[in-house]
Amino acid sequence: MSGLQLPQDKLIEVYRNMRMIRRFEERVMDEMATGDIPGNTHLYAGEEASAVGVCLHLDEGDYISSTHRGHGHSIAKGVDIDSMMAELFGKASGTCGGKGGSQHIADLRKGMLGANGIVAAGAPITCGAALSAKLLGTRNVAVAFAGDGAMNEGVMSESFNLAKIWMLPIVFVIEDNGFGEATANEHVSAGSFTRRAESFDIPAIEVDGTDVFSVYAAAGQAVARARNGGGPTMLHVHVPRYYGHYSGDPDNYRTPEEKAAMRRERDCLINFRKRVAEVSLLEADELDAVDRAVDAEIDRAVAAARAAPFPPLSALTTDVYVKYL
Ligand SMILES: Cc1ncc(C[n+]2csc(CCOP(=O)(O)OP(=O)(O)O)c2C)c(N)n1
Repeated sequence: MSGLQLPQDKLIEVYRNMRMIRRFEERVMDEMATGDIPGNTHLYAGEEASAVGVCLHLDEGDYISSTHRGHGHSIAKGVDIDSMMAELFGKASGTCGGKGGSQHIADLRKGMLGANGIVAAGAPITCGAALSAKLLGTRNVAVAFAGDGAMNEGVMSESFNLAKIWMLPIVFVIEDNGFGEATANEHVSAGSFTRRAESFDIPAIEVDGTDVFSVYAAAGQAVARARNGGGPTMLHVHVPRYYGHYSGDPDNYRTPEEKAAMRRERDCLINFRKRVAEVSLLEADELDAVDRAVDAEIDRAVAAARAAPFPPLSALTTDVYVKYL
């Protein structure tokens, strides 16, 4: 252990993954402005420590489901950034052959069951994945990421109920960025999220999602409980959302001062650098080198995505039905 509740050999990996997500999102915002990425995207910048701190406990055989804000979860679960970037540009080399776009990135080989444009829809899908792991005795775990807005969908309660009654190997990670689109959570959510989970006898932990060490520690308990047959856990993770709800959102319901303070005071990358410097675990030079390597990888991914062909017209009617055999 490094003294920060994270194994020393994982520190660089954690920082690299968080930086990769941040730069991916910043670059997507820039590329959206060129008009070459069709549709819109919901950016995860600010929330990186949640996906990374949780997914560090997962193996390739474990599952995650994501939301409409899915790039960070995909990267943290090991989905290739070249194919993600190509997917955003609608190219044939994308994770879904360029037919899905931002809100449908999925990679079953990596256990990434899919981003999902339907709020809260990942939770019951994840219960299904967890049930299959339990019935097959694989000891795999399934993680459902969802937002605070999703907590007010009925299907979240149905999923909590099934998860507990079937003692599923599942972790619900509620990423509370304080908003559902432009509506502040305090206007729409009654009571407490942790108490809602506890009313199903599901243990719940509240976590500061700008501190990857806290997320890692809480997720460690939750994943171990699931893997060892102890059933579900819910994590209520408090995160900032740096951009508007989606890439075209003017985000004028938050003041410039509020947004500047959020970026200054609630940045998981700045926090990480401060914490490792305090205990002299990593040199700033090492982290700067990671930043440069990540920038180069993102440059390459964008160049490759731009150069790749669109799917041919003949692909228009394929992938409509699943072939099970
Ligand atoms: C079932 C359903 N209802 C409404 C919407 C429209 N919608 C898209 S994102 C969103 C807000 C979701 O908020 P939250 O779950 O907190 O996630 P965040 O965007 O904050 O990450 C809404 C209402 C939808 N896509 N699906």
